[in-house]
Amino acid sequence: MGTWLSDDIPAFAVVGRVNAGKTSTLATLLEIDDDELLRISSTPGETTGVLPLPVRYDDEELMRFLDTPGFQQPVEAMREIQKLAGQGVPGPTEIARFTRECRQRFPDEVRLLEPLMEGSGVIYVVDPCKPLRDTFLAEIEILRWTGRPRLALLNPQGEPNPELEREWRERLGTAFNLVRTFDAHEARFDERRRLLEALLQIEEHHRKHIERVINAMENEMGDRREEAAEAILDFLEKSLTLRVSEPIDLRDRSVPSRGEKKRAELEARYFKKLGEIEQDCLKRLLKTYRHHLLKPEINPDKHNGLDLAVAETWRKWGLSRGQLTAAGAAAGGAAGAVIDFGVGGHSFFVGAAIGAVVGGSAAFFKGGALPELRIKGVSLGKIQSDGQALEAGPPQSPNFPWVLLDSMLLRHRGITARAHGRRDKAELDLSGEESLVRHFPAGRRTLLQKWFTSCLKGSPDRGKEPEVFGELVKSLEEAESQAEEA
Ligand SMILES: Nc1nc2c(ncn2[C@@H]2O[C@H](COP(=O)(O)OP(=O)(O)OP(=O)(O)O)[C@@H](O)[C@H]2O)c(=O)[nH]1
Ligand SMILES: [Mg+2]
Repeated sequence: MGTWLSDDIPAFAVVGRVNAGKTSTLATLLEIDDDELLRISSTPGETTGVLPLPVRYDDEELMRFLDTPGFQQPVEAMREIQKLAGQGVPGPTEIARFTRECRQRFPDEVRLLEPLMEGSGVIYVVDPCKPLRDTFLAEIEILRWTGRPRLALLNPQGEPNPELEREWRERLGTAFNLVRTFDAHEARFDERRRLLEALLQIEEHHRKHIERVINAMENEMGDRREEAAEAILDFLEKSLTLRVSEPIDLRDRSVPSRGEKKRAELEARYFKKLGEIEQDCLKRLLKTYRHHLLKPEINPDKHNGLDLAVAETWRKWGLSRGQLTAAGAAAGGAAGAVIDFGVGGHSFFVGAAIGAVVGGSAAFFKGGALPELRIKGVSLGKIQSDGQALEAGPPQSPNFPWVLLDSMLLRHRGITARAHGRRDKAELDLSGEESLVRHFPAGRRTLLQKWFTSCLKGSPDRGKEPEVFGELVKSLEEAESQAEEA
């Protein structure tokens, strides 16, 4: 059927001016953040040939998109096509002749029009922040003459300009079957689905294939949410049950400065380990959502991901005081009392105030004051000569599990909001984000509190896991739709 199309697979060529954001649009739609696969740059004319991008599910190609080089000389090409039409109005016949006869003078225009002449649909990308000049009018005319099903996409790259956008919409409305907005740098799952639904509207002939792609995409999104919930469940369980210990000997106990040093090292190890657990979870989330450019921003040595060393974290995230008390009470006793075990039970270091130790280790972590950990003496049995060790466990604050959960829900939301067409190496920025867990229904808070408490005690309640998992899936879904509405 030609070079770019095969029988029965719907194909759409993405066309437009150089730098309009054609490749970015495809990268976001198809979730390709890899510059090796799809090159995006501010250099006009980055894409030089037609690049087929098959959409496959279960190894079956259901649809195909074609990235194309941008229009370079639309006005001249339009005149040439008019000349071919003589007195008449140009149409598909003249466009076909143009692609056969004018390759030398209009290499880019011919390349981008060829797939259309083979039968592909048209997705025309424009930046509605730019004035509607003659060159664009020429592009619109040429595309109209192709007679192919046509969707115009407004991809705003600058400050919104309602007046210009109105002009664009008016003009595009006369020459295209549909006009939609698709911001290649901001579009999320819902916008991607809407784009496919728009294609469904303009391309009746291939309805079944496009519907299958939409269904597959929806199923995939549900699967990913479940994968993410599982990663977060693991993260919480590992973090809440995390304990690190350090053998101590007689001298550690009798020389306060040695004891304090041991304790500071122990705390540093605890937070490093916690950072690693956090990073593993983030890596899983990024993989699930096919992000390669976005890096897990955590350096476990500095613990600069979730910053537990700043008061702001504890103020903004986690439950409010009242909610904590309520969740704790409903979960079977005041949260503080239930969770607060072990501190000071075995005081090895007379006079080694926890505050001083924390102050010492805080230098590892941006200099803020880290939360107080649960520190206790444990017996190592016969491993060490005198069998004693210090153990550091989770921070004492009953809000710790909730702060962890908030941080991961917010990061999940940031990841799902990140368009694959962006090529900047931005990190997930959580600084402006408000708590999500505070808006949980009371029942969910109670359930989670019960499960958290079991984890903190070192024996996660497996019986509750399915329910916890279900609530996490719901929480992820809610966070996404809130972001959608915002
Ligand atoms: N701010 C912003 N920039 C965008 C958007 N879409 C694309 N860009 C930028 O515009 C430049 C061109 O994007 P491409 O996707 O390479 O454009 P193209 O139409 O494929 O360009 P050629 O292949 O050269 O014809 C890049 O620097 C993109 O990052 C957008 O929605 N918002
Ligand atoms: Mg390109």
